[in-house]
Amino acid sequence: MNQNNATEIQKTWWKESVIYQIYPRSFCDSNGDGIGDIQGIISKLDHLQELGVNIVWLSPIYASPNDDNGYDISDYYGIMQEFGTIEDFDQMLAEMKKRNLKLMMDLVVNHSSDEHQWFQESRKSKDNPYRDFYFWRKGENGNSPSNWRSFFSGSAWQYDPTTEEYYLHLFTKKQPDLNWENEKLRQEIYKMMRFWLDKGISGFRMDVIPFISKHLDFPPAYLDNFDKTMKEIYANGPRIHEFLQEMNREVLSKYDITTVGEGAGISVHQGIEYVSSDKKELHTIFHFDHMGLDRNPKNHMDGIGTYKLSAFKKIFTDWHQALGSKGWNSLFLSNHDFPRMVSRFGNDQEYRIESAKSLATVLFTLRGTPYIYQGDEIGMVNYPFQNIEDFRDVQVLNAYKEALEEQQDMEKFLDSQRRFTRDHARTPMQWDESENAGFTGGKAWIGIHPNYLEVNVKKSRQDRDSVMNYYKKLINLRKQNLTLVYGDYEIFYEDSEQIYCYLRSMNEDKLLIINNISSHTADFELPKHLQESGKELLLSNYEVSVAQSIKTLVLRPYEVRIYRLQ
Ligand code: TEU
Ligand code: CA
Repeated sequence: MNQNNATEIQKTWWKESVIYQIYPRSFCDSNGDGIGDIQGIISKLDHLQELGVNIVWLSPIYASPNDDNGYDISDYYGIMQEFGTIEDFDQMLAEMKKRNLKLMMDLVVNHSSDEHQWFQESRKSKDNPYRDFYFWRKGENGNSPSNWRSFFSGSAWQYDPTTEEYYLHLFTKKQPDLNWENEKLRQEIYKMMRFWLDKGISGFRMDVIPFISKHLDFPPAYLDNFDKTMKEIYANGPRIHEFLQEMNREVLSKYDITTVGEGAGISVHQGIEYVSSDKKELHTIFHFDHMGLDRNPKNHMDGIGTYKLSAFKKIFTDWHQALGSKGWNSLFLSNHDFPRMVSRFGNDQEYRIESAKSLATVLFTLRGTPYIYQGDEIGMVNYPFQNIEDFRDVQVLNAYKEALEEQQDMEKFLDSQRRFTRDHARTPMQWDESENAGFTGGKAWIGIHPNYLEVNVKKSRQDRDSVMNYYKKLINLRKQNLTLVYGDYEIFYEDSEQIYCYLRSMNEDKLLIINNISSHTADFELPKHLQESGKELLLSNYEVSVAQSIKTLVLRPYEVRIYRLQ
């Protein structure tokens, strides 16, 4: 199990960094229109500096008609009107630099908006110079060209009367897929990437990047299994590695930056092909194996809502091994596409604070680069969505229309949305106890969690034992102990459904993480070959007597401890 390769890993800044994701629409509103914006972000940079993060990943801020909150870009060089101007952007970047914060932008190039000029041209005629920037196909006897389905309900093909052909859109019909087979398109994208890099940004998070190379025969999708379709049909197409290597050669390799690919559809065996240091493609990917644990693979918007800790641990262990010393992992338990991590993997009722800390410890003590999603650092939880009017996400709204048409059981439908909607992650950041949680002076674009009087940044700052102060300690601990970054990983009690225990070691340094990820007390026994003499307690989320023996322990719910062993 133990991979003795810590010393072979090449050390570099992006492996030692902590990344904070901002969803700009919901972070901070500076002008009272209810929508977060760039000036709002600038006003909160001190919070990020105080936390100790190094890199900010901004979800898209480019010009967009907002069919999918900015993941539908109409001008890659412009800023979304609601968010501000390019001058605001430059100011933000300068303010970040002052605080030693690097900026990572979202790169959404599997698709554009249908309002992008390229698409406007493309749809005009079959011989338009931009026709081939997208996928246009004739229908088959009045049907769409293949049975592919969109992530956001319905067919992935949209008929366009002007030229009597269909175009492909894996997401909404306002997000047509770009055709990477076209050399000119690729060069346009590289040019655009250089524009932002030359401004001084430090990297890209690449949206659904495994989808950019398509199987041009559009083979039949498995209609009863979305997960399989994603892995085998939509992702990892024939030219994917060629495209990424070209992008790396022409753009990425010329700058001292970092990259993370959104790895939807990449299996544990394929990950290394994208991130191996020999391959010169990406630095890291987000894999989604743990994000599927509570879902129904046939329908990614439904599921069971619970998960097995043994399966969770196995995923992290397998990825650690698969990436070895040549790859690098990214560690995340939530982002803007999923419910809140405390509600999903912890206990958002009686152990909200304890479980927020226990889960955060997983993020900061495994090998990889940790990501904090906005609000997780104060232990934000799922929002009590009730009626369809409460939701904003196009994924829910489209699925709702479809469910109505299909005369589905609407209460059952809503119940599943209430648990799994992406909107849980998108309710506004809770800054203080003032009206609207300090997010806006106006009316927020989406509901604000009613618990904001209790759960907010201001209160967290004042409370010594808050989730936020624990995050600060974790970030600091990781900075002080490179063993947590690069160290080898040895897991104990793999089959336990309560305890996640592992040793991180590098040279002579040994750090033991004992984590009860459950709502019940758990009996723990120190693994036989480990010595407790000379142990040093580095961090815990309950009061612990330093002298206490750890040969056997009864761990309290979500109790976590980090020890240095001799
Ligand atoms: O997400 C891609 C993706 O795989 C998601 O559709 C995911 O499966 C889903 O959200 C889970 O419910 C990226 C972005 O992160 C997402 O916000 C965008 O909507 C999507 O791409 C299209 O750009
Ligand atoms: Ca605003």
